[in-house]
Amino acid sequence: MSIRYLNSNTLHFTAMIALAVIVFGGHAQAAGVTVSNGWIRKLPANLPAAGYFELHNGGDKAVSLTGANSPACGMLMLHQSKDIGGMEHMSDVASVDVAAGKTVTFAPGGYHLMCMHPGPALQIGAKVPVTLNFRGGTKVVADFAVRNAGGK
Ligand SMILES: [Cu+2]
Repeated sequence: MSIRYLNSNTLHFTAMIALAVIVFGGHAQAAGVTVSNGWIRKLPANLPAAGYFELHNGGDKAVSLTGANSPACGMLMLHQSKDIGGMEHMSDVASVDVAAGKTVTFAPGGYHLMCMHPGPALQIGAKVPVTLNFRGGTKVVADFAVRNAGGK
């Protein structure tokens, strides 16, 4: 489990990474990894907000997503929802592997990002940058659209 607290160093670091990676229209790419259709479901009362996206590995080696962070979320974690006896439970995930040429979909009922402490930037209709961290040090920054509880 990896926990990152937002501080001024993290913000500065995130800003530098954002400059270093090309981000276009919510579709970001680095080292053969493509992030698309990223969005975050904002709930009322600043409840933890789940983030969804598709992660495609266009490279010829497996990659492993080990964490994420965003200036819009005090803490952003990797979670997985599972149906246990008809109840949805979520648990922390240390990493998510994507084989070469494969796509892993982060979607309701399965893998998702969890924005534990939504910050003021998480406004419906806004786009917020999310940095995905991969084993080996690769980082990919993608814009995630903030949508309402109905996914609109
Ligand atoms: Cu969760």
